[in-house]
Amino acid sequence: MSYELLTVETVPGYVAARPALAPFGAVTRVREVGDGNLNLVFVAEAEGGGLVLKQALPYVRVDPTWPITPERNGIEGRALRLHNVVAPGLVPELYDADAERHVIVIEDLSDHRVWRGALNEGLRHDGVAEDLGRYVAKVAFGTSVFGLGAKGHKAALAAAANPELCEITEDLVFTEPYISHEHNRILPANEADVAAYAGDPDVRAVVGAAKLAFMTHTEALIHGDLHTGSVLVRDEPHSAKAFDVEFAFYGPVGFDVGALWGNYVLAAARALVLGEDAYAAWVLAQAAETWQGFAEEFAALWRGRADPRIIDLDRYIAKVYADAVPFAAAKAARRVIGFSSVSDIETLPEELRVRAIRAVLAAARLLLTGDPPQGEPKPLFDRVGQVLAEAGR
Ligand code: SR1
Ligand code: MG
Repeated sequence: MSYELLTVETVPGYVAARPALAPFGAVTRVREVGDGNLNLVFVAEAEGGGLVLKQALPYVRVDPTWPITPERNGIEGRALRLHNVVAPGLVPELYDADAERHVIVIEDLSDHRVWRGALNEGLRHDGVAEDLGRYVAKVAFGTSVFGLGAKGHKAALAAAANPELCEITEDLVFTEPYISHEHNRILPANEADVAAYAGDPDVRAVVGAAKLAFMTHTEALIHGDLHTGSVLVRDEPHSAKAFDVEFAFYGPVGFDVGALWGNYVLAAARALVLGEDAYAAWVLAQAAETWQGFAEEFAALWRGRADPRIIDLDRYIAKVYADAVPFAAAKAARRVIGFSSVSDIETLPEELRVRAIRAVLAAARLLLTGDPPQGEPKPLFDRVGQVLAEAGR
């Protein structure tokens, strides 16, 4: 390895040697908190406040034989800096970026918690889903041709390539769940469900088109991995922050909306098989909240767009919506078939897990191939709720 990995013991010296971190003074306590797939994460308490250090591992944490470029850390730093400009308050602040050791240092948000865990516990953080829609809109506008103009957009696009992490998504979200692959882990009782879903030619055709859109629609510097585990929430005072932007790239805005929707489907499936019907309904209602936050914020920003000629707001919003529906399906389905499952499903007893997975795949199939109500998420996600309940019985 060509760079030194941080440890709890070396973090204080590392912080002391970074000029950008001088205002924080000496580090008094360090905890390692990373439990994701890709990075080391430390929380450091310093005299001047808290810090979070995120260092890229050059391989996947659970599979060290799978190399991944540590350069993603610099890509994340640059994306986070830009997201702070266009969506301040909705992402962690960036304090430092070290291209040699592949470390970024960001705001300590230890008074927040990861939204997925809160959803698993049946907690309602009202307003978070709408905040995330506003975050997606601010990024969609501020980093796109609408906010930057044609030349600014092309320059920003050229500076933000993230091919290796895009390839992970192309493989893990859009390909591996639809083929026989060693990454797929399927319970025997779900084999028929997966075969019916992944073998359906209509499902495969729509997922294939979604993959192509993911690979070619260079609209904005999207988050790229906006699942509920990439969101921090706090009740009092209310706060929601999207974090972990290492998958950021110039892609379709509907991918971020769809990622949130797909993860609401997973959380709702969990709630339904646990018999928490009212909570499942609340979770699915967050899809409309996110959409409203997105559409209202984007429309408000639209008035200040760089080139006011020709392009129609309603058509663009409709395109984002139409993209988001199949992306939601693909993002939900990958979590119950392929690599990188989620605690919403994994922490259920096996009998309930089987039912939740069956329900998620039925909902994904509806989103991909059904004739769901168009244009507004409420009737669509009401229908998703019915399908989840029927299939998960
Ligand atoms: C090898 S990385 C696996 C997954 O973790 C991230 O959260 C992304 O969703 C990625 O697909
Ligand atoms: Mg992540």
